[in-house]
Amino acid sequence: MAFELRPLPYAPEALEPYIDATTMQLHHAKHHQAYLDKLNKAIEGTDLKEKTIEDILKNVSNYSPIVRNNGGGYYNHNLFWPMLTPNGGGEPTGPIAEAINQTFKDFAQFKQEFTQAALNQFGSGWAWLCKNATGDLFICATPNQDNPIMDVVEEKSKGMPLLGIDVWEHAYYLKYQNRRAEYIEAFWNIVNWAEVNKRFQAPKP
Ligand code: MN3
Repeated sequence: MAFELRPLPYAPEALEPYIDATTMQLHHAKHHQAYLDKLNKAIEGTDLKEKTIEDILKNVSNYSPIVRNNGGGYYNHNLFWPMLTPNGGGEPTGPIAEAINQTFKDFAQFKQEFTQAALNQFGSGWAWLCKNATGDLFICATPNQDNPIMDVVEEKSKGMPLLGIDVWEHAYYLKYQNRRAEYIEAFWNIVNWAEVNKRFQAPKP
């Protein structure tokens, strides 16, 4: 089976004024689609077509850079869209709120550390809140389209992603130009904490 592009879970303009409709349309229909198309082309006629994207990425050191980059791009954006919502933002509640307070002292401290990770990622990449094998939270950043489930990332970055922010310029340049900090600040208004809670409470995929 070839992998497929799921529709955005909301209208492209739904995240305005924080992320503009044109950016959302291009990001989903062009960038995400392009990762998907290149991934499908790369796995055509191989046994990777029988695997899940998670299984491919967990063992991605066995495959080509094309699979790493485009498989990562496909998977990361699948995660990213539902992590945002027009009904989001504010402070989390429930189990993820307790875990954040326990790990980072409070939400403000967490927000600051996650923001720093997103700001400090040099060039393109992602910042993540993850849980590790023992269920503890940590923040990391990965370059390009790498992510915490890949076997090729640093040991300290390995885990299950709960919340991620895309800091590639294509995610923010039309509205924010070079002002990545403003984009990250806007992101906090549209975080889907219900989705983060759901991922936090789910067993390891
Ligand atoms: Mn992107």
